Amino acid sequence: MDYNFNEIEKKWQRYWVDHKTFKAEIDTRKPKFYVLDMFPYPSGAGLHVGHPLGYIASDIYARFKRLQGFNVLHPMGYDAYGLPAEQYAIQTGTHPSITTAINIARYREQMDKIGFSFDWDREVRTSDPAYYKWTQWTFIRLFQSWYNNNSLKAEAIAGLIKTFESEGNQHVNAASNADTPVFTAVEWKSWPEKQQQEMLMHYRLAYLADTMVNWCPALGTVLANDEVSEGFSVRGAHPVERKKMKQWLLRITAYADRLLLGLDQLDWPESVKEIQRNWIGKSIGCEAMFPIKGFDQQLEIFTTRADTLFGVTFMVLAPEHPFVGQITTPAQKEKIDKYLSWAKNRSERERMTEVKKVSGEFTGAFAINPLNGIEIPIYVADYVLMGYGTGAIMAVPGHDSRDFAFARHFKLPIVQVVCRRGDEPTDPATWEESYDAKEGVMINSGFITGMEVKDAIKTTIKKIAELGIGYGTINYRLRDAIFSRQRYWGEPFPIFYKDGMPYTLPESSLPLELPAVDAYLPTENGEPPLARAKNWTTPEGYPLEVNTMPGFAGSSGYYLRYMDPHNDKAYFSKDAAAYWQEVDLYIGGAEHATGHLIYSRFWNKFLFDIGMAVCEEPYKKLINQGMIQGRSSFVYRVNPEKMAEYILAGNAVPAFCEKQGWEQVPVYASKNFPGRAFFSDPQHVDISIVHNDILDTEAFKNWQPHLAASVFLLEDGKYVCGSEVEKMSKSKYNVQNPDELIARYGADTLRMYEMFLGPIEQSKPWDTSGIEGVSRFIRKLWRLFHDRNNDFLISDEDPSAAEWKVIHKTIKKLQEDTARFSFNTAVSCFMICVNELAELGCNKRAVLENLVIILSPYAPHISEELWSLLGHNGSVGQATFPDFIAAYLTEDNFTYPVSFNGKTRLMLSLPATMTAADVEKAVLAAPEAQKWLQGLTPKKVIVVPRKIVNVVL
Ligand code: ANZ
Repeated sequence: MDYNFNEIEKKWQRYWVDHKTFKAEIDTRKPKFYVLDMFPYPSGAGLHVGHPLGYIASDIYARFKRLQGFNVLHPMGYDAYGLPAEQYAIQTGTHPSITTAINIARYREQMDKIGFSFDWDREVRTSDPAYYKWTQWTFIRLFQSWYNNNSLKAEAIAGLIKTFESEGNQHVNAASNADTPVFTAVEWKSWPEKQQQEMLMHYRLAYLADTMVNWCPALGTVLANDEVSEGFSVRGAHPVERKKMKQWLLRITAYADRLLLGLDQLDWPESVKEIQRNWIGKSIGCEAMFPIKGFDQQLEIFTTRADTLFGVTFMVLAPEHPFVGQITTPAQKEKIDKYLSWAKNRSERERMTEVKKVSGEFTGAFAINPLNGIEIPIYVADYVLMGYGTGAIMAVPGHDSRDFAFARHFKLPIVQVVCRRGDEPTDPATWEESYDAKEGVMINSGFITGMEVKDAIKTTIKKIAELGIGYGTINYRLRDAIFSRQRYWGEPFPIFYKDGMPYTLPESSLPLELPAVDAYLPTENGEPPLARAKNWTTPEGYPLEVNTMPGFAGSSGYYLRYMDPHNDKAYFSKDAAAYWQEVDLYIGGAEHATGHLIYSRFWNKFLFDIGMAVCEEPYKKLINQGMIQGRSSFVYRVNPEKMAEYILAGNAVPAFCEKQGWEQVPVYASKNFPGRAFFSDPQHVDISIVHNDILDTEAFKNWQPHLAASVFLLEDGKYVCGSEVEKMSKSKYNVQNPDELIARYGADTLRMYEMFLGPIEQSKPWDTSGIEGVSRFIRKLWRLFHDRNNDFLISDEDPSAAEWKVIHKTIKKLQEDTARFSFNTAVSCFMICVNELAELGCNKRAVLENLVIILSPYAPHISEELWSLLGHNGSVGQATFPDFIAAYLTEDNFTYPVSFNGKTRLMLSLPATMTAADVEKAVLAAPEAQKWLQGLTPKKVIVVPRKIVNVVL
């Protein structure tokens, strides 16, 4: 039988579906293993070859673990809410659920063709009410919880209310809003419900608050910082304003320390852990009070360098700092107002990254250094952020580069504090050549003399605490996550409003389904699309929330739902959580290092606190697959003007140019056409009409209507295209679609080829030239099992030592390579194995059965087919990974150095087990020894088995 991958692959894909081969069920007799891929957003473009890279790797691992006796959970689903479907709905009126369903069907078809071992019975879709019921449920639980800094976990708000009723909030140690006042039980009880609810908002883990957001009126929604550049939306370049808006937030900052500590126990790429550490940004420092001249209030600052207090030469407030309006002197008011309105629309990212652009304004007010009583000017500048620390800083230009740049610009004094042991003050004149330091003095603070910086900081903090002007504190860069969007295609909040305050719907009323609307746009009053829904109220008539949840809501806990996806009584059962625990291997893109992977860890920790999740961390091991880059092809369009110049300069031109055709029709010059670089511009061309860099010119004419009359300036009768490795993208026409390759080579070849491209974590260009090699390898493998007439032929004889050796060498390497995710080296190991077996002419069942089993994770279809041809019933996936037997690898020959009268003359390879007497006989009989024996009978032959032979003549 010929190797007909088309038939074989379809047959086994059908078999797996019909037999539910990969259905995972709780089986306490077996150890579990949970392999997860980051589920895709089903976009309209379908999968390209870059997408399955991670899925193939995880599939190999899942199948490998099954062969090793693990009960493997390997699910797949869809992150089905998202902007593209909604934008399409706005343009066309098509409900996003329709577009999403169509895209999902296409994704499924494409994934099925690759032969993944997913348990499709567990599929989840974030936009499915049966799924988002639990997203809403979690939101309700977050709303009903607060974070107790004493017990270090989330607790029920009901308990907090009891505490308020009995003793107020004096002794409550909670993660709460910064402006939470202290109140007594009597006060609490005297408050009307609305006021109590307002106070509870300060504590809830899901809470409503006024926040500064990037508001894009044209898109009608809030944008994240990385969706804004220079005051315009990245998508569509619409103006973006900084605006205060009421938004839902998740109090993720309550978990900052646990999110940080948890990283240490994770087997994740160090780079991702480091990104998360920076994102969380724990800073140990202190807050200190600076009196303001002529005002009662004191200015509170946060610093990590208390030891530099003597070097403070000015103060800076963030433009949004509440003191700005109060302390600005009338003389400075106009300038300050102007500055504030300029700074208003600058995004936080710009403020943080544009270090070199110094901007700011003097308020006219002065603060007093609490340690030495020196008066220092107070400025406003947007490099100080309101949302970090206290929104005000003491500036120490002698030690901080941004303060230094600011001082230089505004000609402010620079003072260095030298405390370190053995430190000599630097000469101010050397700080910056052109800088004319006003007071470049060094002050030694006295109580921190002769210390390391670390100790100087501690000593100063102690000192200011004693003086009652400050205290040690910890700050995090992490912010609470804005959790609402003014969009249609997302989860509705299970929230209604009464007397202006939000309340949760009863859990029994979930899911709150996304309502129908007449358009997917904001209302005329600028309200989100859900405000268009008819009867968007509770049965009692209370209005429901019109915001929807953001994209990360549905993806934060999806791995938990896979454990028990059809449960309609609970998110997932206790049994399922107890058995499946956490994800053992998670594979996905590095772009999720902060967003998804932080939110998801937070979500999990919260569910852990409330007794749902059984592990504190959701993803034990993480692998980021590299990007597959595209290889773009270029054609070179002749630019008539440049061509005219070229001709004017007296250059020889092709005959047709004399007819001036290049001015009328699109003319394309081949890559090495003389003068091409001068008179033409490169343009992307669809790689599907380019083969080995040669353009199919007829296909090109049919590619787009305006190209129909194209003329080509060829070289050697061909049109040669240029090429470049770039990001794989539709706009660059370099997208390789897996379907075409599967149709041409089969899925097993595609799978092995994608792995063969290089280490899984590395980015690499897609280059189909190598796929032929993998295809040849698969065919050669097939031939091992077939005779010349292509009939299946297998021998039941015992394998030879050499044959055993080849297969056991392969078993060992495959086991090691797969276990360490080195899939590319595993593929080459298979190639070597098949070559060696082909050379040995091996068709022994005992060898080939092992080969089929170990190959099955990589090339499952052909392995299934051969397994059944070998006479087995059922899937090869149910087989057991063969044991590696070391004995087969021991060298079966030993190469003896043979000396004659003490001089080594030749090397002779003999069976390692040969006796000394036999070795002697073999040496004397060996044809290559005759030259040295010269017909003589040796006086003596010394044989040291497995070492040497010495012949004494
Ligand atoms: C004096 C000083 C001297 C500082 C020195 C640094 C170096 P991290 O480590 O990132 O937490 N800072 C405080 N609040 C700020 C805000 N809202 N916006 C911008 N900068 C702010 O940084 C803490 C340091 O950043 C603080 O310590 C403060 O400057 C500044 F040689 O105080 B430092």
